[in-house]
Amino acid sequence: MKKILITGALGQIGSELTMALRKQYGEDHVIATDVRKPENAMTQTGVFEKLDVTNLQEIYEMAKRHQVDTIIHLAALLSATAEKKPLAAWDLNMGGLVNALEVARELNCQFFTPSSIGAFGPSTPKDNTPQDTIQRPTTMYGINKVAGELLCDYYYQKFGVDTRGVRFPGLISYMTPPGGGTTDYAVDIYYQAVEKGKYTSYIAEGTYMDMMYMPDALNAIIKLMEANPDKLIHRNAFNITAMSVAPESIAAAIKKQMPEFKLDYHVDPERQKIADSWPNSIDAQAAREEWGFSPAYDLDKMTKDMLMKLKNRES
Ligand code: AKB
Repeated sequence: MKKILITGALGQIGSELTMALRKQYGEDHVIATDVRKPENAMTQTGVFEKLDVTNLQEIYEMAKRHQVDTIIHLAALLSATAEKKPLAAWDLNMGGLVNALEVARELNCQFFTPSSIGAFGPSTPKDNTPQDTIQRPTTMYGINKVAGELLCDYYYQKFGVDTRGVRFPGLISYMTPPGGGTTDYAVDIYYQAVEKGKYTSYIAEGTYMDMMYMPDALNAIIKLMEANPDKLIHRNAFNITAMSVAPESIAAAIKKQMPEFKLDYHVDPERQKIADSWPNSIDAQAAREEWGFSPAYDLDKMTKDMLMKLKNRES
């Protein structure tokens, strides 16, 4: 049975992944860590530790004390925040990653860290973006992600660390809101639909990006980490996606459930610029072939579930 250390456990992926992994492997088998303390009950049922990933010794001691054999490294700044604070992003996104990889090497741990559609740039083919293609991102976040993919490959090839990763699209969830991402509009739109019946999008009409519902993202992590290593050709990192949508596509799906819903636009040039540099849609064939990736939620199914869950929370 795995014993897992998660960094960034209070973030959008971490909060839900901690619960999913505890369900799968048992409460005592998942050590949730973050640089801040939890405010909600989520982590109070299992072990939670404060951990600063920019401190190599701290991660090492934590991993050794809990005798973990797997590290899931999520602590990072997202794209829009990283553009505002590029040096802080470099320090956390690269410094944290190399520290976590070093600990995985020292303690012989399996290792997962997410890459992103942000690892692509304006010169990447925009539609059905292949697994192996041009990666010349123009954001600090994207640069961190490409360097991170290469670093994870390096630790696998040079030191034999069992590194694995996916390129996540925008992730949509009703539990923990994201912070500082470019794709966050696709989460906000559902919250605002339920609260106000309308949404003003900071991303322009006609801007397509890949998205995925959180349950599919969690399953993907678990499935990839359990996959037979002999079948993995790509490792770091697999394109995965469940849908390619623009703001008006999500609005149309919401309108099927709430005909009175209204969408308008007030475009944020900074986040729009980031979105314009990313693919419209990526090709997930390698993930399907090498470890059986198969998302369960399309736009309509996700929209129904999101609205239902958010409405239930309101009442
Ligand atoms: C972001 O928008 O920064 C993230 C991502 C796609 O990596 N959601």
